[in-house]
Amino acid sequence: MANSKYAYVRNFELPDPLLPGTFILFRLDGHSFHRFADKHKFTKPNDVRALELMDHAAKDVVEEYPDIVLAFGESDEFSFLLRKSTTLYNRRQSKIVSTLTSLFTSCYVFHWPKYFPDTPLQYPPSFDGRIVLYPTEKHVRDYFAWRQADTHINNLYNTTFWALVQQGGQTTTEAHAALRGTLSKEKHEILFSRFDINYNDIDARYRKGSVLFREEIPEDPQGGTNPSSGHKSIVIEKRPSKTEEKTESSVTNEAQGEALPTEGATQNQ
Ligand code: DGT
Ligand code: MG
Ligand code: MG
Ligand code: MG
Ligand code: MG
Repeated sequence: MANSKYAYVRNFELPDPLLPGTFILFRLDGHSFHRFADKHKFTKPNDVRALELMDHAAKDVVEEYPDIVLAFGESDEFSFLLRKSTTLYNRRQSKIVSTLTSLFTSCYVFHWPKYFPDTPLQYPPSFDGRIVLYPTEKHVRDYFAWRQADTHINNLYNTTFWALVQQGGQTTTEAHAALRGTLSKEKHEILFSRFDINYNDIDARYRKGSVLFREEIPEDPQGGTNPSSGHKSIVIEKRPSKTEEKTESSVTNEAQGEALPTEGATQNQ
């Protein structure tokens, strides 16, 4: 064979199988979206167009991969849970990460004009991707609780910060200083007493993120032809009931508790 003397290089490609019998959690995150958001004039603190575009790209990924059972999105990130027993791409890590990240990214670009009809893309966005394996359902639940607590912490901070700047006339430096070391309830109080904003009335999408899950469409009781009958569909819930309630405790712990971390919080400034 003409190529045989070169074929040995193939042996340098090492297998990268993911441990069987574990939950595969795949998360992607926009690369330098601080800059991307600025360049494309995302509204602060939240740009509903950008969030809906993320949801749309995630929905496409969920539709393409039936082994994804749940997805959660906030800001420039999305997490996807694959069933424990999945044999997708023989559980090859780099194949899964690269293919899903690539599909999400191309869907994001593909649907961009639908959400930003008056804002042409200034440059091609990219996303990083990673996989974490979790052995038990408790880990999976705590993972999603952790992401949702992050959504809440960041959104409360950003909402208060931008109220101080946009409505309170403060500079960003002043707003930073005003919020340094404040507790969650103090931010609620600033929003309510100074800006007449009841934080709990803010769109749940901003406070709690988006959840995508599959819902069984029941058989048509009339026996008529229901094209969706027997198929799974994907529902995007802005305000999911079950997952939200399960994760609520960690969110409220934070709301009652210590000073919110301002470092490490993703601030849309
Ligand atoms: P990275 O992920 O390390 O490459 O860097 P970034 O800049 O993507 O940082 P990250 O992922 O921690 O934070 C997300 C950034 O995305 C954040 O700085 C602000 C921006 N962003 C996300 N959603 C919105 C939005 O709805 N409105 C605005 N104005 N900015 C947003
Ligand atoms: Mg990012
Ligand atoms: Mg970052
Ligand atoms: Mg992020
Ligand atoms: Mg090929």
